[in-house]
Amino acid sequence: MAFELPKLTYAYDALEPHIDARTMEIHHGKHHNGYTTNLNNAISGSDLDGQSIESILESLDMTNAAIRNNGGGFYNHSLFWNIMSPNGGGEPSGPLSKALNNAFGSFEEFKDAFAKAAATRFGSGWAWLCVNSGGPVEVCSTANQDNPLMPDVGCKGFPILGIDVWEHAYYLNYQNRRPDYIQAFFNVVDWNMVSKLYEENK
Ligand code: MN3
Repeated sequence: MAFELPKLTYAYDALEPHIDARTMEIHHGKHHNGYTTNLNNAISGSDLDGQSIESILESLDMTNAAIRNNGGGFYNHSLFWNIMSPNGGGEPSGPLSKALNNAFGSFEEFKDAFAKAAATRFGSGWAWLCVNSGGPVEVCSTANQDNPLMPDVGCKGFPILGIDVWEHAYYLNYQNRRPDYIQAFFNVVDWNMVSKLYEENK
């Protein structure tokens, strides 16, 4: 039972001007598609075939580079498309808002912490907002296609928001200006979806 490249619920140009159509087209149609194909090739015929992606990542042998890189890439991008929306931006309300205030003091201070984690991730990787059992949230970052579901990546909890800071995610529009891309990302975050993930995984 192979993994499938998830369809976007919006058009490639729907996140403009914050994320441009050409970047979205290559990122989803080429990069994410490649991770998906390579993941399927890596698990084909093994006892991982048929397991959920979460289960595969949580019990991952981190020395298995093919599954670490492509399983991570498949999962991370699936989350990434899901937590963005052309109707995004603003800030969350309800329990997630309370959790952010508890952890960071305010929504603005959360944004600063998340942006800093994303900006200071050297090379390629991701920054995350994760929820831990019972509801507390934290910000962290991981290298390459690692994510907080994997063992011993220095980042715990269930990821409910992630930003891709690989250059392929922003270079066409922002070149070396990663901080500008990070600020623009906040304009497309779908806080309704992030709140839903918070409620489902706390
Ligand atoms: Mn990417």
